[in-house]
Amino acid sequence: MRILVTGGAGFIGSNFVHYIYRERPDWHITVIDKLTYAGNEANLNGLDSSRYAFIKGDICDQETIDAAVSDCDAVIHFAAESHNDNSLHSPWPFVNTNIIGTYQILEAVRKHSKRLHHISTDEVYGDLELDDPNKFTDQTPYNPSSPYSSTKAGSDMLVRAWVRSFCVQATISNCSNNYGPFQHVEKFIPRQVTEILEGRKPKLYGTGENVRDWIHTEDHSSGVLAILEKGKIGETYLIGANGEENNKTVIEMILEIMGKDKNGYDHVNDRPGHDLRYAIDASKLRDELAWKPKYTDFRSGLEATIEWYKENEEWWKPQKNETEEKYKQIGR
Ligand code: NAD
Ligand code: TDX
Repeated sequence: MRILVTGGAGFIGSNFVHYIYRERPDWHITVIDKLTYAGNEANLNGLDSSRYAFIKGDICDQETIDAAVSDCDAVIHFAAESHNDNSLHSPWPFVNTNIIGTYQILEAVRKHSKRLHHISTDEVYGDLELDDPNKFTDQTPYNPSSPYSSTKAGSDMLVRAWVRSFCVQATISNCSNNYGPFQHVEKFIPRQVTEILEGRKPKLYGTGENVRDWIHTEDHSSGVLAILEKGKIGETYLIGANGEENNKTVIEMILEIMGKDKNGYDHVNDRPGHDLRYAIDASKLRDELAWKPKYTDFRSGLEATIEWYKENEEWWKPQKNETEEKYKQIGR
């Protein structure tokens, strides 16, 4: 099996590559990544060139994508602009990469008759009330809020249309908020941990009552592998591990684990259009494909992640100042 992983130098993509490298020793992995500010080739250090190759390239570039796709058996499509705050200030890269890039991949897998798995997010479903007993399922209507989530919704719609109109052999997964090693410091958990390591206070948007459904990125990887190997073409699977926590609780937990006063954080301006709550019902993936998450205790997964950032300062330091400069400009 030869797989092409788009966006494999980013957070979830690189964790997926390491996971597959361990779990499927007879597979060959090619990563294609543009190495935007969010991509880092060093995330893929330690892989042997007999089983792994790297292409620096843009998924929006038709010729590059066509050649890379023609050379593999299956594409796992992670590449995206992924940060909501950036999408509110600079939406064009999101429209370009998330929609045009997905279009180019669909055209290439159609031309070369290759299997595609498209990685998406629970944010396409909009948000839930705090007391809503119903979680997101693959039947929940799309209702995205931000330029980021609307371009992901658009990319999902393209995949569905290419399956129906052109019989492209594709599946889709919509996962909840990931945490773990190699996550860019712009994102919630790494930002707070590295603020504390830098001697500053964590930053909570608004009241902090917003709920995210946390999943360790390795459990996302195992869900994607299950879908790739056992999923039904044309189906959408939601991936989540029952990890709902509100942001205030997570910040307090981080402070406590790092030996600080749990009230030692700053309130900053809220994100415009801030989604209130995400929650995933992953029973289809659990029941039909026998998937189950390994990291069921959020606190211990968080402790291990904090430890990773403590031990890998040389990895996150180069991103830190520029990221905080961006936040300063938008008042968050
Ligand atoms: P990330 O921002 O850490 O990584 C994205 C990667 O894509 C980077 O390596 C970047 O260089 C690459 N990339 C961006 N534009 C590209 C282009 N035009 N051509 C080639 N490569 C390009 O993102 P992430 O958090 O790892 O997210 C990966 C995927 O998972 C995305 O599709 C995202 O929507 C989805 N997702 C993320 C989460 C989450 O919690 N982070 C949850 C559910 C789904
Ligand atoms: O400093 C912060 N303070 C804060 O309170 C930051 C960066 C975020 N937040 C809040 C906003 C959200 O409610 O924390 C929550 C999580 O924020 P992000 O890490 O930016 O994630 P979110 O907007 O929920 O989107 C994430 O999950 C779904 C990923 O970034 C997306 O790529 C994925 O699709």
